[in-house]
Amino acid sequence: MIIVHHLNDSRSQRILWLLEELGLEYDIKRYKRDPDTHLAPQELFQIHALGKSPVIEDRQTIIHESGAIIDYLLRHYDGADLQPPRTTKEYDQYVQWLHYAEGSAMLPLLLKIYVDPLGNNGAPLHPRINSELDNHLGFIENSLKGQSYLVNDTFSAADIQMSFIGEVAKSFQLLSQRPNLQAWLERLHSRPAYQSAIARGGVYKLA
Ligand SMILES: N[C@@H](CCC(=O)N[C@@H](CS)C(=O)NCC(=O)O)C(=O)O
Repeated sequence: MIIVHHLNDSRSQRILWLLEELGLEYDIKRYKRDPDTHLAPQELFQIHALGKSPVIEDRQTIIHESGAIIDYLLRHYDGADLQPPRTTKEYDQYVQWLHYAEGSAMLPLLLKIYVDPLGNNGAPLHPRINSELDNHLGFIENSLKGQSYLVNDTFSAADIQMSFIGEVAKSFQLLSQRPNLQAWLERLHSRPAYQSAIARGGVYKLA
């Protein structure tokens, strides 16, 4: 049985969602963020040295890092419907989105998460953070122009991986001038598997 080490209000929500899309059985081991620091509890370090979520356990293997977990689940559990065929140019685009989410798009959002609480002390960093947010969110917004999903106008695991970017951006009210991103996120959130994952995962402030 697949076990998901799930931290509340975190990237592991998208792994629950993927498992629901795949119709797989899984168990959830829950971890609660510290209410003051928002950090994961120490128990998560016993599962993996980084102490981060998501982590999954399956067939005596521990896998961390959302993109790698998505790739693992699709390779091992008939994920053909959630990714383009491997030799197509659509697959190349799919892989780019899968890596882009954590490799590039999250960075300005994370900087905002850490620098905003500094108030005026963080002011020297604000122009660069804001211009990079415009750069990345503008890129995603333009990519969604005239299409419902990121790759070939077809729902894929790339949308699942990228959803967290949209959700964090929304939590900072960064989507009001970005109608394509907003509509895409609403489309994703209306999927039955997304709703089932919310029901299983518990309260998710970013939904
Ligand atoms: N790039 C990693 C990021 C993992 C990560 O930073 N997860 C956050 C939750 S969204 C976490 O565990 N934070 C708790 C902490 O740092 O203590 C992934 O996509 O899996």
